[in-house]
Amino acid sequence: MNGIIVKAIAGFYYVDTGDGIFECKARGIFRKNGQSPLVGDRVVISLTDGGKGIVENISARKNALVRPPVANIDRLFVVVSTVDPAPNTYIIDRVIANAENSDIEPIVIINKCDIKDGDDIYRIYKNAGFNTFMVSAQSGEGIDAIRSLIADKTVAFTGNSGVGKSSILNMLDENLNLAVGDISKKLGRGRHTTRHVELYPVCDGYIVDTPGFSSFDMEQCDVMRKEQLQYCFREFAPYIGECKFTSCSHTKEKGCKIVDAVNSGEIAISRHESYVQLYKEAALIPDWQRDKSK
Ligand SMILES: Nc1nc2c(ncn2[C@@H]2O[C@H](COP(=O)(O)OP(=O)(O)OP(=O)(O)O)[C@@H](O)[C@H]2O)c(=O)[nH]1
Ligand SMILES: [Mg+2]
Ligand SMILES: [Zn+2]
Repeated sequence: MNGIIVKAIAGFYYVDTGDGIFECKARGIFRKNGQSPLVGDRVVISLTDGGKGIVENISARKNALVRPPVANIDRLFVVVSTVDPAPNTYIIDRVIANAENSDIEPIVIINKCDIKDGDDIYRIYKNAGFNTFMVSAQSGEGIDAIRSLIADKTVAFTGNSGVGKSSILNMLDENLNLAVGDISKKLGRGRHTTRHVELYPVCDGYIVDTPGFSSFDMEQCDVMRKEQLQYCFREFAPYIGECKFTSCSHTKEKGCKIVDAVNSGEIAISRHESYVQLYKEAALIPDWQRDKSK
């Protein structure tokens, strides 16, 4: 039977086959090969007596996140709020670049639009070519528009603590009943570190509630080469290869078409600033070290 691992606890894998959820153990061979099943894995299971199962085969992964440990994410909802906390474009752009590099479609959700309008931040991400939404988890405005983006997909939610991820998820499906605000804070870090990762069936797809940015990471995060970074800023695409120097870093060179586009307002200043910052950080990691960690 084919299925998807929706939960993993203490060596047991819970596999949704469409006909129910089966508690499974993994074949010993996986451990021998240093392979470990992840939540989100597409698997083949065989059933044993008593309605339990064994994971027989794991399909090749599209991608894998390190924190939270989950595979085959299709979309990443990058949630920001207009206030409390205010958006930090560098952190947003870093998360987006890593998502692009992992073949995950980033979607920008601007929350708390009932308190303050999100026009400025909306413009930046809409113009850069992202699906961008303004919502309020308080009034419910805009929430319906994001439902269809979850159907048939596995979607991770990420964003700074307090932006309203759990509030949005509760709006999408009241059965989730996730802790919000102060209650969530009181449960504290311990909850994030000890709790298991789970895919929840929501809006005909799966969602995974992801802890805040600080603990959110992707496998490729530290292994991206500086030369790779330009491809993770999608609005750069029309200019790549057009610069005066073929080895252009697009940070400050004369004759750089990307710098020109920033100066003429085609590319947002904040997006380019994030690129320059990430480029400097990537340049600090020597290639031999990067290759070792692959
Ligand atoms: N006014 C207003 N308040 C909101 C909105 N969305 C969330 N809040 C409030 O913002 C606070 C944080 O919301 P949460 O949903 O807990 O935020 P979170 O992103 O899940 O935070 P962590 O779980 O700590 O990562 C709560 O007090 C919510 O009531 C909104 O659209 N408008
Ligand atoms: Mg939360
Ligand atoms: Zn250039």
